[in-house]
Amino acid sequence: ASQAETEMTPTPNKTQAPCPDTPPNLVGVLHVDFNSKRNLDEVRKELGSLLQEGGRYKPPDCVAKQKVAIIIAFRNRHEHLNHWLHYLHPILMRQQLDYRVYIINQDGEGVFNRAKLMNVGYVEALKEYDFECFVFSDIDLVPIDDRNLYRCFENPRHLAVGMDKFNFHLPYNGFFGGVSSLSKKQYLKINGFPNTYWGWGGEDDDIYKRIIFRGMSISRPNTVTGRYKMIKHSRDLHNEQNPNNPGKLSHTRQTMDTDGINTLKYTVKEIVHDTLYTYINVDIDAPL
Ligand code: UDH
Repeated sequence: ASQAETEMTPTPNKTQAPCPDTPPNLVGVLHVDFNSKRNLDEVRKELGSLLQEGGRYKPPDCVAKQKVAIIIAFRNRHEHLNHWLHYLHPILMRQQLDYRVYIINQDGEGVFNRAKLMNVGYVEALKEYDFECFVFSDIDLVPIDDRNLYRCFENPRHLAVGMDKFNFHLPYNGFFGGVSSLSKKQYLKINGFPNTYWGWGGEDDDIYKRIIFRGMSISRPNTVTGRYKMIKHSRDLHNEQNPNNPGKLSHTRQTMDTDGINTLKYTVKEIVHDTLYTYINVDIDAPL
C-alpha cells in the first residue's frame, strides 16, 4: 500500500483521547415516573445491546475520566430494580463513565444491613476490575437531572441532596443517605463503612462522622442538579428501625478503626453476570 493509503486506513487500536470534562450529550432535567410497572426483559431488550455482560459500559470513542463501580445493597426489590436500570443506564452512558453495576443481595431472611452489603460490594468489585471510584446507591432513588455526575470528587460526595420525599431539600446538614460516592483512597481513609448497623437507621450518619473525623469534608451538587425521585414503598420486612443504632453514633471515633473494611467477614454464595448488572448473593451472618 502506498503511504497515502496507509494513513487513510483507520487503525482499530488507535489511542483514544480522554473524554471531555463535561460530557457533551447531557440533557439536564429528565422525565421520571414510576406509575407503570416495568419488566426486566423489556429493559434487557431496550438496553442489552449497549452493554457488556455484567452491566458494564465504556464510552466507545474516548477514554473515561474514571472507572466507577456502582454498588447497590439489595433484597427483594425487583420492581425497583427494573425502574432503576431503565433510568440509570442511559444516564451513566451519557456521563461517559467506564462503569459496572453491582447488585449486592443479602441472602436469607435475617436483619438487613445496608452498610455491610456496601462493604462487600467494594471488595467484590475490586476483584473484577481496577475501580478508582465507588458510587453507593439505594435501589429506589433515580436522579431527575443527568448533570448530577456519578463520579468521585476531591472530597467524598453526597449526591442525593434533593429527594422529593424531603421536598427537594436536605433533611439536615450532615445527611449522607441515599446516594454517595467515594474514591478508593477516601473509602480506605475511613476504613470503609461500619458492619454493625443492623436494621434501619444510623449507618449513613456513622459514615458522615468517619469522613469528618478523618479531616475531609462533603462535596455536593447544587439543590437543582441534585434532585431525586424516590419510588414509594412501605417498610420492608426484617429492616425495622433499630433503636440501638442512634446510640452507637457517639462512639464512632473509637469504633471506626475496628469496625469496617478491615474486619469485614462474609461468604459469597453466587455471582451472576446478567446483561444489565452483576448480581452477588452474599451471606453476611445476619441475626434473625
Ligand atoms: N433495601 C433492600 N431491601 C430491603 C431493605 C432495604 O433492597 O428489604 C435496600 C434498598 O436498596 C433500599 C435501601 O436498602 O433503597 C434503603 O432502605 P429503605 O428504602 O428501607 O430506606 P428508606 O429510608 O425507607 O428509603 C425507610 C422505610 C420507609 C417507610 C415509609 C412508609 N411510608
